This record gives sequence, C-alpha cells and structure tokens, in this order.
Amino acid sequence: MIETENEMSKFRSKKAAEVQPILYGSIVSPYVRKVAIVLDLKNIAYSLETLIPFIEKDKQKLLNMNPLGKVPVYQDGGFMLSDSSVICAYLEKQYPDSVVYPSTSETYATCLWYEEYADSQLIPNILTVAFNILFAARFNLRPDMNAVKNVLDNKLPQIFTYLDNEIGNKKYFVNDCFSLADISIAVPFINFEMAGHRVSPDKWANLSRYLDEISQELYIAKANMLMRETLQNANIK
Ligand SMILES: N[C@@H](CCC(=O)N[C@@H](CS)C(=O)NCC(=O)O)C(=O)O
Repeated sequence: MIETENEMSKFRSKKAAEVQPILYGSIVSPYVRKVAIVLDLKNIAYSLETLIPFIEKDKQKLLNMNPLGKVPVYQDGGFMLSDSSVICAYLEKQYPDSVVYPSTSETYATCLWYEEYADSQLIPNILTVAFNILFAARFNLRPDMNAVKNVLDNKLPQIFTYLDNEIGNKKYFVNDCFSLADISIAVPFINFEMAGHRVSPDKWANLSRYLDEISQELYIAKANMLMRETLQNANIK
C-alpha cells in the first residue's frame, strides 16, 4: 500500500517509465521517419500517434506540445521533446548501445553538418515538390506549381551537385559507416520519388548510385515501405 506522498510520486514515475514512448506525427514526414528509423535501429518499442499539422484540430494539439506546432514530437513518460535532431540526440544518450553518431570530434561534427544541411536545405526543398504534388489539394490548398518549378529548376540542382561531390564513390557520408548523416540525407527521397521525380543518374551519377544503395539498407528500406503503404492506403499515388 502506498502511504506517503513521496512513495506515491515514486510509484507515478515508475508507471510513467513503463509506458512506451510515443512518436507524434505522420510517417509521411521525412523528419518523423528520421526519428522512427533511429528508434528502430536502437530497437526501442514505441507507438506512433498520427498527427498531421495541416489538419486544424491536430495543429492545436501539436501547439500544446511544441510551440512551433510541428512534427515530430516525442514523449518519453512525462518528458516531451520536439525537433528531429534534438530527439535523435536524446535517443543517442538515452540508448547508447547502438550508435548513430560517429565517435571522433571530427566525424561527429561532420555528421552534424550533413544532418543540418539535410534538415534545412534538402528536406524543405523536396517537401515543396512533394507537398504540392501529392497533398496540397487534399488539404483544400491550391498546389503552388510555380514553387515546385522554382525548386526543381533553381534549388535542388545545386543541392544535388553538392551532395554528389561530397559522396563521390563512398558508400556512406561519414567515415565509411552508416550514421545519422545517411539517415538524414536518405529520408526525403521516397517523398520525391512518390511525387514522380528522381535524381537523374546522368547529371548526378554518384548521388544516384548512393541513393540506390542506401535505400536497400534495412532500416531505410523498412521506412520507405511504410511510407509507400501509408500513401497507398490513403489512395495517393
Ligand atoms: N526542424 C524540424 C522541422 C520539422 C518540420 O518542419 N516538420 C513539418 C512536417 S514535414 C511540419 O510539421 N510542418 C508543419 C508546419 O510547418 O506548420 C525537425 O527537424 O523536426
């Protein structure tokens, strides 16, 4: 029997710790898939609670958890976190057995750089293409095909050229090891593909070869399959 306030508080914390973590967001978001891949790779059981920031009631719920109203949000017992990079950093500390960051200062920082480049340049530009082609109309928004054209003509070519030069004939972006750099760079390309686009092997042979290979890595392949199934079930081709 629990008698004191102190014991009650310990009991509550224990119960909270036993509850599976929750990943809030849609698996269609590359940022959410990035976290889902890290959770999978670290063999952490979690539940996915679908929240779509473009649906008003979901947005309100998200704003109560994240002042930016964006996904992913991650809840571990009473602890709540936002932003895919922050969540991945937390998961690495919390579950250090399988690592997703390289170990030396130099390789660690290089990995953070690629993650940042993917999060701030690659993913938002690919999402402009994918969102307008696949989703805008579903949320009663007019697809902005000028924005799509601008990204395809003026933004993505520079980004692809940079990544093509960086990867060269290497298998992984940092230190010959699969890391969060690869996860961050690989995740948006399934959105690009489902929107009917691909990285031209004639213009960006290295990047195109790398993407073919990385999409066969177990955890990337699983996340891509989930994305395909989700879009098929939603009747979006
Ligand atoms: N830097 C954030 C970006 C998250 C983000 O932009 N998520 C998109 C979904 S793909 C979102 O929630 N957008 C809703 C909005 O901007 O209102 C992260 O890494 O988690």
